[in-house]
Amino acid sequence: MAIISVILQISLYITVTIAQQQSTNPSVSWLYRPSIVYNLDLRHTLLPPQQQRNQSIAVRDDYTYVPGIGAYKVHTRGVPWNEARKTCDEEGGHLVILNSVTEAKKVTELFKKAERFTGSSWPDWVSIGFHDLYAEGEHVTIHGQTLAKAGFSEWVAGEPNDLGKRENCGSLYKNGRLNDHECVTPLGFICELPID
Ligand SMILES: [Ca+2]
Ligand SMILES: [Ca+2]
Repeated sequence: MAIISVILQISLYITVTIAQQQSTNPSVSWLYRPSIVYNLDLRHTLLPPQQQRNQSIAVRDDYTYVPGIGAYKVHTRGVPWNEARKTCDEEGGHLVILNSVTEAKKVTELFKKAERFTGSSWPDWVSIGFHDLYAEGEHVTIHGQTLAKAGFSEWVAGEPNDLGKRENCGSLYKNGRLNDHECVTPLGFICELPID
C-alpha cells in the first residue's frame, strides 16, 4: 500500500506542475487564444460593404486626398452632366457630394486651383452630384438624399431658378455655392472617392 500511495502522490505532483506551467507559460497560453486570432482575421469581412469597398481602393495620384473628408479630382474638360457622372463612376467614385460646410470649402479650394478648363460653357461652374431629375424642385444627391440631409444646401443668390424650366442638374460656383443648370451644358466636374 505504501508503494501505491507514493505513486499516487507523484502523479498528483506531476498534474499540479503541468497545470501551473499552462497558466504561466506564455507559449502554452497561446494555445488558448485561437478564437481571438480568428476574430481579428475576420475583422475586415465583418465591416459594412461600403467600408469593405473603400479598403480596396488604392491611393491614386490623380486625386487629392483630404484626411477625414474625402479624395477629389477636378476634371477640366467640359462635358454634359451625365457623361461626368459616368466618368466618375468609371474611376471608382461618384460626382462629388457635399456633406458639410467644411467639405464644400475644401472642394471649392481645389476647384479654384484648377486651371485651363477646356470645352466648358462656364469655367466658373462645375457639375457635382445632385439633381432634380426625379421631381422638379426636389433636389437630391446622386445617392438619393435631400441636400439638407446630405449636409450642404447653400445656394447662389436667386438659385435654384430652373431657368427656362430646363435646369435639372447640380453645379458648384467658384464662390462655393450651389446652382441648377441645364444637364446638356458642358461643364468641368469634380469626382469624389470615399475614404475612411
Ligand atoms: Ca429643375
Ligand atoms: Ca440655375
